[in-house]
Amino acid sequence: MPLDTAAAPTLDALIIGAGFSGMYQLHSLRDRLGMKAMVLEAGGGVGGTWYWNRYPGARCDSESHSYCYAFSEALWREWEWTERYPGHEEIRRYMNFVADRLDLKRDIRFNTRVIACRYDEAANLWRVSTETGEGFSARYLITAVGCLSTANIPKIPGLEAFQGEWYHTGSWPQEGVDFTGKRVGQIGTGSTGIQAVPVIAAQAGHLAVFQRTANYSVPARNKPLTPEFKAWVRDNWAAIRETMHSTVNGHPFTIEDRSVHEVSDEELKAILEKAWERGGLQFRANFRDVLLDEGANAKLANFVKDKIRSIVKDPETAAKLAEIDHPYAAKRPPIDTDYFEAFNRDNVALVDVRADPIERITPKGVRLRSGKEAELDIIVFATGFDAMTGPLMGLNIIGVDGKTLAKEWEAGPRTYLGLQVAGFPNMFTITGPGSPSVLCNMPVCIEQHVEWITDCIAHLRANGIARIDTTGAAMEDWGREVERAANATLLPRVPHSWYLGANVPGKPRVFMPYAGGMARYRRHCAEIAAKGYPGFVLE
Ligand code: N01
Repeated sequence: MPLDTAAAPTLDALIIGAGFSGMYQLHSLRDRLGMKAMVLEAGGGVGGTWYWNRYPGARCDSESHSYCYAFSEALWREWEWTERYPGHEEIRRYMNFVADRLDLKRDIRFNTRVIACRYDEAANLWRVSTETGEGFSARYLITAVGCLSTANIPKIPGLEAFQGEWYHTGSWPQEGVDFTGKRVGQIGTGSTGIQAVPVIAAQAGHLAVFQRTANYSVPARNKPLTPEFKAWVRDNWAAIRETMHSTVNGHPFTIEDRSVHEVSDEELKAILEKAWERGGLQFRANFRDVLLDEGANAKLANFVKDKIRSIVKDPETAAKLAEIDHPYAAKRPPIDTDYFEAFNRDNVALVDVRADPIERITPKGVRLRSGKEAELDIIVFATGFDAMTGPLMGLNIIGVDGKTLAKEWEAGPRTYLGLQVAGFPNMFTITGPGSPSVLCNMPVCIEQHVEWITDCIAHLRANGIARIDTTGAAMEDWGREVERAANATLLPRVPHSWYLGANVPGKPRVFMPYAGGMARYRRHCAEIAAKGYPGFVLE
């Protein structure tokens, strides 16, 4: 692994990843600050998560008019979404439109996977090496690697000898997969699995869905956008943006300021029926205490469980699907198009692997502890990601005095504001652990991070400051705030949540995202900058 990159050209900034974060960061540093910046991207095109996630049914759960850049009214007005939720192809088209419009591709190196980053203290430069053996040097290193980009493929014995095909949803073949007439097994019923089931079921000969933890889901109610709605979006950039900036999770809707306990059972039913018909993530926004109060949450949870039992015709399957062991929305709440309905098809079977766990993969399929075996042609792993820390660990980052990020985060990630780690000067982590990130509509929190980092670098340059670092004490303080914010909600009460790292064996159990709300976080970061960056060391 060539780490001696002293001879490589020196850039002002190196950005890793060409998704929403990396593209906007490149534009901001290059076109706003006039810096020499470059993006290194492992994929063959722009899009980040959307470059890789092409599985059947892959579609964003944020509404299209909020799942895009909002920093430029011109860009906003020029692009027109076609559906309420954008599908993966449409998002890639959008990302390419932005990249072309802002002339970004000339400074993005595609098919270039970063395998090591080392801070060279003497030169005050980051030395970065790629899989292809290239080396780059830059003053600032900005990770834009996403939170959900390192696949979690469970180590089930026997996979290597499986004679069929297998795929992880997060690195789906570009040419697609033909399920026609095939016996398919899908492991996982998170947001991804719930999107994929109905689409695979419509094509496959037979689909076995291996469910370990039953999950809630609310109908997405996807539909084509009307010309009136499109015109409204085009003409209301400022107002929509303002709503996204002022709400807890960066969505274009506000959370009703009322408690579940304030309404009668009849009123509650009427409100929830209406919300169910409207569909989408807004379902949880009807009350302020859904994620704060167990009793309030249980009422919503029971409503969804009743819906599942009313949709699924086979009582045994319905019971297994509705046997949900955690509060509603305490794991990321999926939304779906005909997920529960898919279990009414003759070619779909639910396999309860909580009751009868997967023991091994055999050459012919999946064998359960009871000895039952499902013969399969294709296995789909919808088993999620080594979230938040996984993508950063994959960069093999080494800071001052040879300290590695892996060692620093052995007991769980520690950051200041999710933006910096002590001992890794001039390195910024967009949507890093400790920031709202995955609890927020991603483009909104990405824009805030990119703009904060850009302003910070502008400040350093204007004041002749060569290095910015943070301190252990600042990280401790922020870590306590992240913990406090999480503990004020029901979120950390789910033992098997990826928010806690619980889906990856051996990963430390630390609640990683900041649950204090995007608007509050935005104000806090702005205040830190306005006060001259307390908690950071500028020298
Ligand atoms: O992954 P997950 P995902 N044996 O970790 C199961 C975002 N997203 O890809 O719950 C059997 O949520 C696991 O079971 P359990 C969104 O933030 C966004 O679905 O651990 N099962 C679970 O059912 C989301 O939260 C969109 O018991 C095993 C599933 O696999 C995040 O991505 C769309 C297993 C994993 O669920 C991740 O979602 C889709 C095993 N050994 C996703 N190992 C958009 O809106 C794991 N499982 C853009």
